[in-house]
Amino acid sequence: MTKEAAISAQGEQARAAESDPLHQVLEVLERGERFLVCSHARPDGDAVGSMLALGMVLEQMGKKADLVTADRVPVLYRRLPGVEKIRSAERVRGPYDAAILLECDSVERARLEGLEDLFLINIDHHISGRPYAQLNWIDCDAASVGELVYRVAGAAGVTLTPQMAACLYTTILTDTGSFSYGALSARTFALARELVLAGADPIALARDVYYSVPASKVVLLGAALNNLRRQGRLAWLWITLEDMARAQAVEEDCEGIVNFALSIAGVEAAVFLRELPDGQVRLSLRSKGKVNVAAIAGKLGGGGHENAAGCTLAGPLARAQEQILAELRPAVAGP
Ligand SMILES: [Mn+2]
Repeated sequence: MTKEAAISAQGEQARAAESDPLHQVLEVLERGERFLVCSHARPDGDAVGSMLALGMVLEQMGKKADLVTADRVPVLYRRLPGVEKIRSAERVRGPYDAAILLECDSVERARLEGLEDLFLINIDHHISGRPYAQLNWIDCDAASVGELVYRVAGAAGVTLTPQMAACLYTTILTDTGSFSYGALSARTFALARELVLAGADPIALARDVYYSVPASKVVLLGAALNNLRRQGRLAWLWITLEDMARAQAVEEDCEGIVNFALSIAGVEAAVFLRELPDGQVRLSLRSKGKVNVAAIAGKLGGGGHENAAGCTLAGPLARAQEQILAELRPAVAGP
């Protein structure tokens, strides 16, 4: 390569780096002073862990960060370091240099009023991710949004603390179902290794998430398993409002119940249906193998990942069940 060609190649590389979404995000973070960090309503492990880690990154960068979600942090994630900094609110009020929305495929997913007027940064890894913000970074190959936050930390040159590592490890642990699905690759394990080296305790974190379940959740699971049905490659189960009341359960106790239907040998797609107080029905869809439940959820007004998605349908429960089974039957059909 001639000297001129080398210089021009370097220039192109530099321009590519400037225009890549990670560096665009970093530039906004470096320029600003006060940020709002949010995630979706009913936050999961990735939402909570990536919010906390990004808050720590910003703090190390000398910035101020407010962490806000519409719903409170589920019990399972309340042992994460710094969790007391997450505030639950219905409305946010500036001034902020930018609001960073983690894992939201629309502004509405955050269910926070006041976001519309802010400069929005959208960081997501869902197939259903859309470029609705001023700055969008959607990477479907990332196992969790936490993985993207890890890259922000690296690009910003901040030190990976044990606290940050614990939060990021939890995002991967939960979004891959303990390293068993999602955008799982050798890179995921390399990152997990980095995080353990940085001080994340994989045994303690797994114990907090999987072996500290509230009794109400186990009782609710019993009710759901009583309602388990199977038809060939399809399995589904449901919870009524009465089941919820009897178990003295809260919404977050429903998390993960769908996986018990999916775990059956020979089942390729599973649905968990839950009656909502307003008469609608919330559906969690899961698949193993080739069934793309994100496409089915998308058709019904929802979204998610290829193997894990959700949507909300009009009630009653029996009608929502028929509607989703009618969509899933052809999807699981085949030789
Ligand atoms: Mn996620």
